[in-house]
Amino acid sequence: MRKLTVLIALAGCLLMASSAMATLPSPANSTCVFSVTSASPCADADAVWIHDGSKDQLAINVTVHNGLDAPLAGCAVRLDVSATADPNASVASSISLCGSTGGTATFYDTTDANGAAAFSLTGGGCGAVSLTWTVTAMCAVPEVQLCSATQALCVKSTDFTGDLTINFFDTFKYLPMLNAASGYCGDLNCSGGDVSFFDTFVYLPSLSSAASCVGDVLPTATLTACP
Ligand SMILES: [Ca+2]
Ligand SMILES: [Ca+2]
Repeated sequence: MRKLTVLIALAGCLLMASSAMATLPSPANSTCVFSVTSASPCADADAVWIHDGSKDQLAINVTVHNGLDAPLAGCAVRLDVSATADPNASVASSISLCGSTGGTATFYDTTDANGAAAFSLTGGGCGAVSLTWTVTAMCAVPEVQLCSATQALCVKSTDFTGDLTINFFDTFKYLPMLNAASGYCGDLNCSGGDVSFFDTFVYLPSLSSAASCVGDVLPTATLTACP
């Protein structure tokens, strides 16, 4: 009888463990992949970012799996971002991140049937950015941190002033570079530093659409300079 009780208790434990393995997100089996969804591959910058996402976006694609390495659907996932920036001195401007306040931002998504969730970041301004991000699965108590990383990035934008809106103030930053026919930040089509009407063709749609987003200027820090 005692043996039977022990066996039943053991079976119960195993059942609970396997049910936990099925419902709990597993960091070891989950992945977070950082990439730049690039509409403008640039040799001298990681992204030409525009607030409306019409050019490049920083993407973090998450796949949440459980302890049995099966996709976990319907899991709420949070992306926490903190960032600092070192604006390119040639345009004497700021760098901003859409959705941020005081250098931090939080985004939410929920995994689909394949356990996939996705985030995309964009902003404005030209120069170096240090981006630290953490992905946390909220569908467990306590919640489970899945991944964390820090990226060093070089960005450019049609928002030369980095105030997250595109207007004549940006034109005032752009025109001297167009007149000089050179400038890292003004070289929006990444043609090796020269600024010409090809770059104006990249700039004008942003200006005419007055692309903008809600966000904040990133705190400045001394970062590895972008070319
Ligand atoms: Ca601007
Ligand atoms: Ca160019």
